[in-house]
Amino acid sequence: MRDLTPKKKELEPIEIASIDEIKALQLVRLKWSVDHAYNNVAFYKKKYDEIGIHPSDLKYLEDIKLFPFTTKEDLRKNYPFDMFAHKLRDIARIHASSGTTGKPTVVAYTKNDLEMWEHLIERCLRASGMKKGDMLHNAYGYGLFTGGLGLHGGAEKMGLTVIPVSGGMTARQVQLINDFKPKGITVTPSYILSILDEFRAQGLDPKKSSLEVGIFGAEPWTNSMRSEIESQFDMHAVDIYGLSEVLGPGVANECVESKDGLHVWEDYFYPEIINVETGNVLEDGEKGELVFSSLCKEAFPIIRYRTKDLTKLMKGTARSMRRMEKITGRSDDMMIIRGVNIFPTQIEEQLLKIDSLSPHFQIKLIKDGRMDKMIVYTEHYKSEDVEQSYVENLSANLKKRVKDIMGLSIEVDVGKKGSVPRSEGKAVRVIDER
Ligand code: DLL
Repeated sequence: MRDLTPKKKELEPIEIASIDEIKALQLVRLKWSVDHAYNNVAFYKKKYDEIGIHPSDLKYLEDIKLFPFTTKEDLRKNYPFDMFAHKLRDIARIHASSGTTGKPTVVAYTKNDLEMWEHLIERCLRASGMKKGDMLHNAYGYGLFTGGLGLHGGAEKMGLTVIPVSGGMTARQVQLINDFKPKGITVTPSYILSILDEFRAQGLDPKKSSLEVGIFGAEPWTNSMRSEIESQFDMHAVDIYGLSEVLGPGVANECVESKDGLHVWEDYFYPEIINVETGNVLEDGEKGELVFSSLCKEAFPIIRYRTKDLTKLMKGTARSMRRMEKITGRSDDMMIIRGVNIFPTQIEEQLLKIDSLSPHFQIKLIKDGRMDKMIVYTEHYKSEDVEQSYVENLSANLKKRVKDIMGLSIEVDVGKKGSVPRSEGKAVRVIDER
């Protein structure tokens, strides 16, 4: 893999500014943002008035803890447009989350917001090792999902040649990568695995592809998955994070030179980590739920939004701004099976330690009498039927690892190649049939 580290002179001064400078900027911006939300979104005004808190009570950054949280439920109640701080005629674009449970969450951007988003995506792409003039294959879905169009705008602004492929039609994805020879790919980590299979199906060596960096996000993935993707493609794999309610992709990104967690772009977002049960703010280094306040957004200011994503904050390394640890899961992804708390990423981690098992997997939760049971569906690499003992060995190996490390007895079903449903965007990791 080639060294893709950007030169120091290519970075924005704020990326390598002192902590004091960053905090001073955050305070000015946070005051503006809380004030803006209070004065222009009825939801915030009502909520703050009810508990007798006012934007002028925010004197220091830490005072943000005096303000109440905002939740997905709050956004749903204000569907579709009541969380907007601007009239519709000032809104340049609307995105929405898929809304598998209930109504979608609708978010909005003014022209200035879109420019800010482009700016942050450019920062992410540069941190990932992309440079003006490079080609980017963008396989995040285009449409109401923020991945496709979000990445697209920033990539164009940066002066990349963007291929807006979107998700799906995997054979064509491989053909285009092979023919156009992009340097970078933006896609979910689960879909790159389908693209990897397709390379092999077409008799192509993924290591020989033009790809030098993959920028993966929109769902949790482990460091073991990073090693797998990096070795299979001989390319860098970096993590990009974001959520529609706060911006879309581009809230935090790893640096290609360090790959040690994602630098949160703290000049635009104020992060906090809270205890999931009590809501108390935790210290840096302590794990809990990530909460964000936007600092500059016009159309859709968001104050203390509970993301449900679990991580911890750590001091900056390659950049001054703090890092968040790779996300292990969401508080609502946590499965409690016979008293054991477990996340799908923990299964991924163990699965990837077994060479003859493919990284594709899906978890089914069922009731077995009065007990909960977890069945992990995964596959070996062979497309033909194999000896039962081969499958049994693989399955026993994974069962033992999960039992030894997590103390949980599970069932494992190892099918032939292609038996686990493939994702074209975010993978559905858990099917709960309890
Ligand atoms: O997934 C935005 C995005 C698009 C991020 C493309 C990165 C790349 P939503 O659909 O609103 O937005 O989903 C947001 O996805 O709260 C996390 O639970 C999860 N997520 C996003 N990025 C990561 C990541 C986009 N890098 C939700 N690691 C978030 C783990 C992630 N989970």
